[in-house]
Amino acid sequence: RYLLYDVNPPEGFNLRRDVYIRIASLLKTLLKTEAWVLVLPPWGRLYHWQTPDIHQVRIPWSEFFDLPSLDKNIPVIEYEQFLAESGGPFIEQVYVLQSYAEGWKEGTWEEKIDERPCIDQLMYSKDKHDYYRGWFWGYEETRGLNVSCLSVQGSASIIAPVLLSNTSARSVMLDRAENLLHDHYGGRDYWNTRRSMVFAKHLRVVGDEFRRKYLQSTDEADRTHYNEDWTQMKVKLGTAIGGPYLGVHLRRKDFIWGHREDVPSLHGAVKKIRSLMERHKLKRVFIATDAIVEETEELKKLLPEMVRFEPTWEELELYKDGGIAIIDQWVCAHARYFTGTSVSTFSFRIHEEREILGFDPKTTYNRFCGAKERNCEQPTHWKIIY
Ligand SMILES: Nc1nc2c(ncn2[C@@H]2O[C@H](COP(=O)(O)OP(=O)(O)O)[C@@H](O)[C@H]2O)c(=O)[nH]1
Ligand SMILES: *[C@@H]1O[C@H](CO)[C@@H](O)[C@H](O)[C@H]1NC(C)=O
Ligand SMILES: *[C@@H]1O[C@H](CO)[C@@H](O)[C@H](O)[C@H]1NC(C)=O
Ligand SMILES: [Mg+2]
Repeated sequence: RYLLYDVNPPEGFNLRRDVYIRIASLLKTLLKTEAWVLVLPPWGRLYHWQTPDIHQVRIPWSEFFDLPSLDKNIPVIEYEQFLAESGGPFIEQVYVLQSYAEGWKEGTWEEKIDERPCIDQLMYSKDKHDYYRGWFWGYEETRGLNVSCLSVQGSASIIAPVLLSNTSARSVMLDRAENLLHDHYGGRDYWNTRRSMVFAKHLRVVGDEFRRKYLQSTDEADRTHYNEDWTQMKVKLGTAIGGPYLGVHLRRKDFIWGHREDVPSLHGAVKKIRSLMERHKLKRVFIATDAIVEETEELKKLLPEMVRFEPTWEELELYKDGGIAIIDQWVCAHARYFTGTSVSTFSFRIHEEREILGFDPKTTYNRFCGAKERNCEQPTHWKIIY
């Protein structure tokens, strides 16, 4: 049977990567009873992918991730393969996940799931043949045969009994899948799935070449030995030393107004960067940022030695905004010392990548303080479990 899912449209790439981990956990639960395969939701129409004139919709996962690696964790197929083998662009059952209209009373958390009337306006509408039409990742010809709403409060596997017993549909889509929580956040399954999310090789190659050329960083010298087979990669924390540069993720744009408190000013960021370079005796700094041109110009003035990955037009067209962001993350993940932006899932994914590569957590879990912050706590630590 086929499991499909989608996420609330405004959510960004790196929160979606987290939702994948929750769904993979659900799939593992289903597999204990029946043969299921996860259909990877094509990427597209993400708010942050703003480069004009490139086609950024219906993007298969293989453009960003290594499919054989994902497949070593759970069975996955691309949407196009689903179309080819399932007999057409039809999804038999769509469940739109939502919370409970009545909310939940404090102190009485319980896991539950119930079929309920849809709370929000349904993002699907019936066509003249009584099929449901909707976004479906930009595949206009896809139709749903039945759409209903499920109120859910709980971790991903809470929906397994519903999929196994309440419906016999061969293809089931969970829309608004971010409403499901992690089964075991930070546990063994979490990390296995996370580790299976290996970036596509062509992006890693570009990042590695950039490291070598501009940052004097190679896996041998940095002791970041990468095994193409993640199941064989068992490095000890603290063994990786990383390239001779400071890695920085400086989240701007919507964060400047969305999280005012913990976003630094450009001057504040540069001051922090300089002090970190001095403390760790690093002459180079790599900056990943989504800042607008005016801000990057100002940054360059304040920090002329900074290094950025600035794609050519051809590279942008080839790798797209999503691929460029991955290259930025990859380079940050290999730095001797990293500092990110508070509450950014983009930074969180870099933290995890560094954990997988074997960096000492002290070099990883650092963030900028907001302009007015006094007590600037470090982000919580992860613990990798094999
Ligand atoms: N290339 C690049 N893109 C970035 C950077 N920071 C943010 N972005 C873009 O902005 C999006 C931020 O959304 P999201 O992934 O949800 O992370 P979050 O909003 O920071 O938690 C990313 O997916 C990228 O498309 C960066 O340093 N480099
Ligand atoms: C699933 O079926 C059981 C047994 O018939 C029923 O009690 C339950 O309410 C159903 N759950 C959903 C979410 O439809
Ligand atoms: C649609 O799905 C709901 C929930 O599973 C079910 O109660 C209903 O009977 C289905 N309708 C049709 C026409 O299959
Ligand atoms: Mg976001």
